[in-house]
Amino acid sequence: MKNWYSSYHQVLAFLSIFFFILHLTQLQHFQAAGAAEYVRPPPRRIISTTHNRPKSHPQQVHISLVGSDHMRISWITNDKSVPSMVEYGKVPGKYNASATGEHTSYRYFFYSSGKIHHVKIGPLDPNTIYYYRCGGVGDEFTFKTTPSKFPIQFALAGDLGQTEWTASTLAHVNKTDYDVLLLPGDLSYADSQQPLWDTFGRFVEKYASRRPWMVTQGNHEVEAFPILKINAFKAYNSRWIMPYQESGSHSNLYYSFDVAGVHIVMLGSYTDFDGDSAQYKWLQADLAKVNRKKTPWLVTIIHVPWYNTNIAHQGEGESMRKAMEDLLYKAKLDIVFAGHVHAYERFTRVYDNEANPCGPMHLTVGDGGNREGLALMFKKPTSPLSLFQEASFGHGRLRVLNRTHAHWTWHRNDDEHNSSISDEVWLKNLSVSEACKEAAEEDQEPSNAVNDEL
Ligand SMILES: *[C@@H]1O[C@H](CO)[C@@H](O)[C@H](O)[C@@H]1NC(C)=O
Ligand SMILES: *[C@@H]1O[C@H](CO)[C@@H](O)[C@H](O)[C@H]1NC(C)=O
Ligand SMILES: *[C@@H]1O[C@H](CO)[C@@H](O)[C@H](O)[C@H]1NC(C)=O
Ligand SMILES: *[C@@H]1O[C@H](CO)[C@@H](O)[C@H](O)[C@H]1NC(C)=O
Ligand SMILES: *[C@@H]1O[C@H](CO)[C@@H](O)[C@H](O)[C@H]1NC(C)=O
Ligand SMILES: [Fe+2]
Repeated sequence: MKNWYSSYHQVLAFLSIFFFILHLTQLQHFQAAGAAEYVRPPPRRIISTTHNRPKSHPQQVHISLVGSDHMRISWITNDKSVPSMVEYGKVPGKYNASATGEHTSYRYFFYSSGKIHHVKIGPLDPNTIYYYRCGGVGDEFTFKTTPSKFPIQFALAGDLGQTEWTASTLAHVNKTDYDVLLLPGDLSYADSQQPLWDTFGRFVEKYASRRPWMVTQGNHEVEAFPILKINAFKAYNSRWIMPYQESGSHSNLYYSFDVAGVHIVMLGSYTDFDGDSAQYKWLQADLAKVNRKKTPWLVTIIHVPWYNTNIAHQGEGESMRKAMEDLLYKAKLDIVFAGHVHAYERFTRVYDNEANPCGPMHLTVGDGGNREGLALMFKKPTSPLSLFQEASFGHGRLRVLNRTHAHWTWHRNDDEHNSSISDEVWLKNLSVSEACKEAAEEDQEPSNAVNDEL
């Protein structure tokens, strides 16, 4: 038994090194463009979060929104006999409700996951603190449900990873209250080394078990074995189930949800998006259902930015922009958030590569703190479309105050203790703008339209 175990671990170690080298060969090494004008902080070490609880106890607990008044509780146990059951209530230690859900597990070459539980609980009251326990054993967790009306506050951080910088980002996010975390892709940076998905799940648990984390996938989630293309999104789709079925999507890689007057569309940069793709058809149907009276704000989240003046990842989002920008512009989209580029950038309202007061504002927040470091170089001269660029780690906050006003701030990580606001802007609901009422339909030149940026 001992011998078997040690050779098993040797094989694992070998595979880890193999996958790591494989990953290095696939990386687009924008760090090479490192003749920086500013002294930016280098990447910091990976934190490896271990499991110190008994085998039957929950680990990697995270929660996500399902419909208007349910929450999905996801967690993993090494002990396969633990039931997929969650007890919950409004009083600590007193659970007067419970729900049973489903479970899954997966294999990735020689790796075998624990039992992955997904349990939908509810109906829940809005803006309310709940206490819960997973599988009938172990620690009590707590979360707050989202408000049903404005105001609502979103935290945004992309390209997270699990380094000391990620810890700093998440600590800053947690310092001020917020309702939902939106993650525009690139979660664990496991890059096929499956145990890193487990360490990531433990790393984020103290935050992701308290507030819903709504995520979309990035290139680091693909994990397809080259050439054979097998195993794509296996870990991501098993561990991070999002409410795709509830939004009429057939794929966990794109979905939408409503929260307190905001309709959020999560798109997949790494699945088909052309005019005849399932994703495009789903998006078309989803946008047709949006009721701007109920959800005056329309926000889209993608991984690869469609507008980007960083040297890193130039042009990578172009084919998706060409395929989908028109559809979203016509739907009067307010904001597009993206990740992928490890820096912060804010654009003016734009459509088809031109400033357009009736187009969405584009923001890149791929600066959560992963091990690859920052994308330091922006193109010179600066494009007039790009109003702010900064290559630092940090996070963003979108406070939607009411039907007409939202406030965006971007927070740079000064260090593990402090962060400071480096950029901010007010936004007004697009559909309030008289000048844009007809613009989308007739594609006319929007003359003297309101300038939403103060
Ligand atoms: C955004 O714009 C107009 C103004 O009300 C509404 O008709 C839309 O539903 C939406 N929200 C607003 C303005 O409240
Ligand atoms: C549980 O108790 C809360 C009050 O603490 C109450 O609002 C809720 O309806 C109860 N739920 C059930 C299922 O009894
Ligand atoms: C996050 O913030 C809450 C509320 O202030 C606090 O109770 C909790 O301990 C914080 N979590 C961490 C890991 O710092
Ligand atoms: C919406 O919020 C903004 C900013 O706080 C405020 O100026 C405006 O009056 C509010 N509008 C309504 C209808 O409450
Ligand atoms: C962080 O901010 C606090 C309060 O603003 C300040 O007292 C402290 O010196 C700062 N810490 C660092 C390391 O800059
Ligand atoms: Fe990425």
